Amino acid sequence: MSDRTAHAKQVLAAQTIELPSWAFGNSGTRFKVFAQQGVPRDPFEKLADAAQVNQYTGAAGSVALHIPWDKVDDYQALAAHAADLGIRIGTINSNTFQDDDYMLGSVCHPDPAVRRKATAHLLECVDIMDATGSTDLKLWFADGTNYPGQDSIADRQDRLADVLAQVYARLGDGQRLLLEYKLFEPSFYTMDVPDWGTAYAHCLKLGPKAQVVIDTGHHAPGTNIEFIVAMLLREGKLGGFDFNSRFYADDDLMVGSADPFQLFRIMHELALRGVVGADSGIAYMLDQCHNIEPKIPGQIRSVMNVQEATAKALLVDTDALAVAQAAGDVLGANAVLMDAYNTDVRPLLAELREEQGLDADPMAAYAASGYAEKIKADRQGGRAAGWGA
Ligand SMILES: [Mn+2]
Repeated sequence: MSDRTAHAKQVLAAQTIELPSWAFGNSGTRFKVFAQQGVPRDPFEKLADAAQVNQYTGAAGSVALHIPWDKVDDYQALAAHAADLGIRIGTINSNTFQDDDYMLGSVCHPDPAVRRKATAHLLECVDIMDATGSTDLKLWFADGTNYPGQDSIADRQDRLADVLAQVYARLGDGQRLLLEYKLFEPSFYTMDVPDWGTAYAHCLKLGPKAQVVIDTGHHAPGTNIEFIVAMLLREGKLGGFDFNSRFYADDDLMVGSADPFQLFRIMHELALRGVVGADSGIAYMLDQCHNIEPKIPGQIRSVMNVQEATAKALLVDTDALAVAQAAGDVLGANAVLMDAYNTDVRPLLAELREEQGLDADPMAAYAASGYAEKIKADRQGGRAAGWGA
């Protein structure tokens, strides 16, 4: 085995991809939510399903919560439940977009009372982080406007900065604020955090505990996301990823399904800087919806897709790449990258799983486990989890 392969296996063995709790509940589009059988009815059952993904991949040891969808009376009990399942609670995701009060925005709303309500929610999320031991608060704001003249673009930025400063001041030692941006939707004229530049500017002003989150589906078509990755890494402001795939807009399809080459290019920038490992300080998370496919296998497949892209990125012959780049060898440099991309890394990952005591084929092992049939039979009655639940 080459040194490069051995190193790749070592990094892959420690790689962690966080799962979103909401991926296990029912989801859909604004046209229809197709209910699936056996879907979790509460956050405890969501964690149980997430633990299945970890059991078969060995690479998904934490679960992101979404508040209020995952509200419980006792967060320490929820954290203990996660620990019993061999996983832990990760990022806390806030929600300031589902109350009637938020029609014109939340933290950027023209009415100070609505801004206070939204701020209180964000501070409550930090309280929950204290209870669960979470280190990251993920902020995504649906705020924006639909029509020119509807509100002052600049004033809304001032309101946003004011609330962010209050939340930042509440963060404890070892806690971070991760600010996510999105080009459009649900607002169609302006979003208040539409791009990485806006998120970066706010995070820079806030301080070292504020960093930017890249949701791969939140850009204009054709955006060079790996360039954004390289820039934010260079500035020490890349806090995490929401991984998913898109063909058109914010499709939230399985990561690596629409454009595996793009995922490879992103992972290459990260591998170059040595930050794909578990202690990188970058929160690697999935943010997906499984509208028509079964949810647990959908998450297993997604984790495998990230592992495959990561493995290819780690196999890039960086020495040969540097030589070709320095020599101005355009085709040679490109060939080095493509050689790694075109490597079939599935045998390497299968071997790694067997070394870890896992089944070489996580999809088949889960299918054979009978868990899907068991939850369909067991989870009768109650209300299936989904958006808003
Ligand atoms: Mn996201």
